[in-house]
Amino acid sequence: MQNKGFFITLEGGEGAGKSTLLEGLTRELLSKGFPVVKTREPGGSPIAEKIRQILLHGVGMAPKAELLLFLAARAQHLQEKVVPALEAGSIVICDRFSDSTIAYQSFARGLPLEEVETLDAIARSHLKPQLTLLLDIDPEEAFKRISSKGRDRLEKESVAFHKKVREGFLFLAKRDEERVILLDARRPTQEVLDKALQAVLEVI
Ligand code: Z5A
Repeated sequence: MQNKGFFITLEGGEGAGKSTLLEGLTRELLSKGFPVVKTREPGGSPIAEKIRQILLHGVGMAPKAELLLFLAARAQHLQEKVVPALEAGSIVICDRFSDSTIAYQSFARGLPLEEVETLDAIARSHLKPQLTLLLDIDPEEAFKRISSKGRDRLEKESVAFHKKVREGFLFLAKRDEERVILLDARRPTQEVLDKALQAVLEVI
């Protein structure tokens, strides 16, 4: 799929600093005059946000149902928001995308990698981010940053689960090193933002 815009995704475990980076990058790029659309997954459009509520708070969800709901939300979000914004020439920055599906639903949940990748490619109509910024941090360290109150269904998974998520992200960073920039999420917020901005400005 050819677009005039530029598609950037932010990835990493819970509490790694994705939302903070999303805000910082958007602010910096807007101040430099770039058209930016910020969004997130699961969610980012009205129907996808409804699916998000089921995903984060549903009880007794089967792993395959979970996978298919993340992908349903993705297909909707892309059609309704991401693709039109890219066609209009915007830089779209999305908090989480397909790498999260591979890290959570395959590496951590245990669904077969090939099946997850095949279904994900269908959901995103083969659209790929041109740049992914992966915020890497040990989950135990990241958990200290966030309150244990109000944790959602996935956040309540064990530390072992979140360590497998991290392994999944690191596997993807190695496999797709042209696209994925690995950032040390333990560094101070401003330093992470400076490095991320530098990586973005080099490619847009
Ligand atoms: N999920 C999935 O399973 N499959 C999929 O395909 C997709 C998603 C797309 C969505 O949750 C859940 O869905 C997620 C994966 C799953 N579940 N989990 N776990 P989400 O995206 O809404 O939630 P999250 O990704 O877990 O976000 P978060 O907890 O809000 O983390 P964050 O956005 O990465 O962090 P933050 O809010 O920017 O920062 C957390 C705190 O750390 C905050 O107080 C900051 O001020 C502080 N912070 C940020 N950066 C720093 C630095 N550099 N140093 C120190 N402190 C910092």
